[in-house]
Amino acid sequence: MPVSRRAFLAGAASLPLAARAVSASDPALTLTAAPARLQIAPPDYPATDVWAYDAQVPGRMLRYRQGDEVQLRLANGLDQPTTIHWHGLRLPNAMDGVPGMTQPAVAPGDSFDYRFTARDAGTFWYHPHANSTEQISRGLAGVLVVDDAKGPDVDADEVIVLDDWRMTQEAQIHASFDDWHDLSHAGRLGNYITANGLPDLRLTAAPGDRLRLRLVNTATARIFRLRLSGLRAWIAALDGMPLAQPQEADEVMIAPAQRVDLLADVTAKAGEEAVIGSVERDGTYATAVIAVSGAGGATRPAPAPLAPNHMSDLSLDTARAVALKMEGGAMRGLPDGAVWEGTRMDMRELAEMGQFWAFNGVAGMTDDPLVDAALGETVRIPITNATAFPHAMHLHGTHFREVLADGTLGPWRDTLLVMPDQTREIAFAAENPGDWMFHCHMLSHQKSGMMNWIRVT
Ligand SMILES: [Cu+2]
Repeated sequence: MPVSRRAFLAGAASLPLAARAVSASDPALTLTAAPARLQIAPPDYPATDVWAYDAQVPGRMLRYRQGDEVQLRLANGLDQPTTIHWHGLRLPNAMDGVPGMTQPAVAPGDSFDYRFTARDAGTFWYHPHANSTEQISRGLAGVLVVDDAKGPDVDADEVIVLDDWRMTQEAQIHASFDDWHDLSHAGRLGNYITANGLPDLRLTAAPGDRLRLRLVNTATARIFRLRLSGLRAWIAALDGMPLAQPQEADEVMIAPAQRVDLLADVTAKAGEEAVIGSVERDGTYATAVIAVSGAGGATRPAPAPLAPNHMSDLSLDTARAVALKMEGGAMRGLPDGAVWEGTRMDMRELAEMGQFWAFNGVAGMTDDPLVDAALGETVRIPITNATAFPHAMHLHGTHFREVLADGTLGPWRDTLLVMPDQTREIAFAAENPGDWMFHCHMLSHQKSGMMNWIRVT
């Protein structure tokens, strides 16, 4: 496989070894969201002014054991309100971090205490849910891993956070957060890709090692297509939830906000490299390189499934179905008479309000939820993408399963990529009371119309 080292604007330079993520089970930790200046670009470029959790990009790595009580104080050192959403965690509604819905936004200088039980083991992440396009694009995102008591037998467990930055020639974050082209097309795509905040993440392994690779996409718009070389890999979990049977894969698609846990055996020999490459229009670029050295281990049998989290059965036969139709964006446009904040508008008026997309004919939030579900009910939502762009739909508060064409159920997920002209149906058990966001995680799309909510009472 031809793999090029990523060049940043001009030539790339060699980089130091990646810093090991700090593990923290501190019972009462403060996470401070504040400006910081970090070397994100290669060393021959200036440091970048970012917004970061505890002056780290990605933010401080949080690691708990399943069943742990998580207690975290968010301190806001930004000059604008923020919150933390704990993406993919099943937690009480008041801890979900959606300003104006589950909590007031945290004002500059203020703090908010989050407390919940780490119920599910898996790979999760955290990020602001206020002014999200700007705050996440500037660097506010971190990973939260919950370990189960008996993890898989692996030689290493690595978190690989993929991100996509829109940088200026001076390696500063481009202040284009409301660009109409981004809002109405594929979102705010960047020009510089990092893994764990580095242009060229370097790891080491021995031949035959079995690695758990926790891939996390924190980009606000980019869908990564990853090609693996020097590895025999199985997808073991999606969005934190183990698959019933690991699936062998040499390519992995990961949409914004999604996670993919791989169990990967190093097949590269000593002196060679295993590579996680990002497939792009003009070639495949290395995002993470694993230098292989030392004595080889024996070939192993395919991995066993990870220990499942406890999920409720879905009662599809008695489920209520509520359809969601996505419309709008460039090339297709919004239907006539789309509504924004209770008022019918034409497309030009909506565009002037920065609204380019609609769910069921409404741009932005509605007074009434898309679904008002009774506790214990199973809900089905067929999602039809009538736009010309892919959308990564994220449901807060619970995972869902896709209802496949043959009536069987797909894996548990919290974010589903729906391609243009596809209809894909999800089903979930309404078992977590509260008001929960259901929105596109291409954050430019969320901001310009693609959000709704679900009530469980
Ligand atoms: Cu979208």
